[in-house]
Amino acid sequence: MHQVVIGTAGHIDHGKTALVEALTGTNTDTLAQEKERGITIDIGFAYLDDNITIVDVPGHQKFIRNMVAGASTIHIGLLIVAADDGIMPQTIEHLQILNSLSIKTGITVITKIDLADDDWMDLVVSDVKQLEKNTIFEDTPIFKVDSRSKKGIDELRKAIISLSATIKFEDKSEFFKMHIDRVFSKKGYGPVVTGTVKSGRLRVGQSVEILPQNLKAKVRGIQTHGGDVLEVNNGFRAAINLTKVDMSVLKRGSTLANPGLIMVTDKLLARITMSAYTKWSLKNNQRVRIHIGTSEILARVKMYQKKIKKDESCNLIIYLEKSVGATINDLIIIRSYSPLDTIASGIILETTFECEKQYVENFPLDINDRLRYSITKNSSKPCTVDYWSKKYFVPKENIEDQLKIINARVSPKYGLVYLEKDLGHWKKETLSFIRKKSKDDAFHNYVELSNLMQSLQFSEKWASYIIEELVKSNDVKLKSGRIFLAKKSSEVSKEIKKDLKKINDIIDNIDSNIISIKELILLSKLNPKKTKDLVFLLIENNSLLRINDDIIISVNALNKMLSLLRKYFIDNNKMSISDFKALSNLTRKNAIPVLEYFDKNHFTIRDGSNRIAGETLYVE
Ligand SMILES: Nc1nc2c(ncn2[C@@H]2O[C@H](COP(=O)(O)OP(=O)(O)OP(=O)(O)O)[C@@H](O)[C@H]2O)c(=O)[nH]1
Ligand SMILES: [Mg+2]
Repeated sequence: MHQVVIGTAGHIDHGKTALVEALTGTNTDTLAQEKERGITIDIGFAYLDDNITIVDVPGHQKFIRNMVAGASTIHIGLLIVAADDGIMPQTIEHLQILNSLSIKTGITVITKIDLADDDWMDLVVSDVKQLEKNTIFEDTPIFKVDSRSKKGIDELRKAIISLSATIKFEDKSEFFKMHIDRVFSKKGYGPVVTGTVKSGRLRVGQSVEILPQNLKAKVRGIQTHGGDVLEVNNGFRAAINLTKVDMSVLKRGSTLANPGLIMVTDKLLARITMSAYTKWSLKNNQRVRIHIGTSEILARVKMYQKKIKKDESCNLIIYLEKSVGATINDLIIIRSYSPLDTIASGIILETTFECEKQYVENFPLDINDRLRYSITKNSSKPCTVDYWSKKYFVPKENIEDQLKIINARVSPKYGLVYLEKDLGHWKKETLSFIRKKSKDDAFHNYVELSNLMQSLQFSEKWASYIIEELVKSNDVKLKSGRIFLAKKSSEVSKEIKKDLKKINDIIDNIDSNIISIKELILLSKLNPKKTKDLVFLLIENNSLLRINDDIIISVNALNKMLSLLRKYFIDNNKMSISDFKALSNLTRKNAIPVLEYFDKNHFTIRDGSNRIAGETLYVE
């Protein structure tokens, strides 16, 4: 059986607390000050039955922050209007707040019917119906009660119970989230936090994270409706006994969640709509109060227009003065800093984003367009399905369905989510990058993966995937980790051809066709960088071979030496350095590095001061 949380709303003294008491027998005004002043200051809780909780909120304008904290945890709103008073400012303000939160439906209750005659009451009902147009209360039932004599209370209780049974919780998310609305310490148990489970489930023994403090704690016990349970689900009221956490860090407004799921941020991208009743206009850089879950945080808004007025909407950035653990799609209420007034409401579109005009203003509200937009914006470093599921705080199956709707693909090897058009774009960019590199640098007709990643800001997996795709389509070839265009873009220029010949001639004409780069630079009279690049090109074309960092040899000369070695080892077991010098005609200065090269490539094996034949010597 699921649980449902009902919340009162309405102007001060309109009989909210009296109604809750008439319905449940519980007086929720428990604070001494509340009793003394006869007004509600903070939220109070009462049970209608085993599955229904009623949250009573204060009506006084000064305590609206508490009202919003209470309203943020409820599923059904009870809008309470006193028959003698009719609609008053907080009737409107509370209705606006309930209408902006994720509350599913509501019931209107006209209280104090003993204090008004029928004609007057008809007027009040008609005003209320008018006010409720285009809100979640439109076409919902209106009940009339006298809480003192309990007239109409039984009918109302029955209606609440049957409406509660119709509330569905579709969220099957495993991700647990709860905004803390109360904190207290229980003797012998330690800290207890309470709230309404917003998503997922929590079990005794699990670890939880407290945000924005980023602290971990363990769940020692859970109670719901006053009884011990092992698990609470989405929609449940929960009192969670925590261990391994200091009581002083726990506060209303903090969020409890599975560890590592929710990001802490002090910057939000939101879509907001100004209230239809506000006289305020919201200006760029204005200081406001932001309500998210049960928290109220001071903030400044950054918008790319001067101001917005009643009923208008826009995307803006919210710079919070304190961090918050928030997720995409969390709803927010914006209130003016002073004097206090509810002026707008909205939805969080992103918690990680670029603070750039076009990026912010073009961020779509539609959930599918939004996912498409975010995937494209992230397309040089695509993420996994898991990432998007956590980011949108929905189960993996939900995000997979959504990805299907927007035609997104998932790469088989790395599980990266991308759109076909973005892959096409990046393949094109990659090819033109390689082409440009080859053109700019006549000696290097390839790029390294790291170079590609750095220049196009690719993640390693994405760069690898793009290259694999380009290899498949025969656009590029991969050789020892280097990426070449499959069709060489251009032949080397005449000038380079001339210089290459010069280098070849020098090497052909020296003894044993072996030379150090330094000597080659001296002899060629070319600039050192160019000489090195020419050597590189000749190595790439298999006409030269690098013995070590300094010495190069013609491939033909090396092959000749290897065939001499093969013959030598037919008749001999061992070869000394002098034997090799005699055999190859090399000076000692060159003979040693060549032998070391042979050792390294297993053509020979070092045996003290001698060499014996290595395993690759006879492999041609
Ligand atoms: N005659 C009459 N008086 C009522 C009725 N309901 C509430 N009252 C009285 O109205 C006064 C205010 O009632 P509360 O229930 O405290 O009002 P509230 O809406 O909770 O006020 P706040 O929490 O401060 O916003 C109390 O003196 C109640 O006894 C009713 O149906 N009939
Ligand atoms: Mg009250």
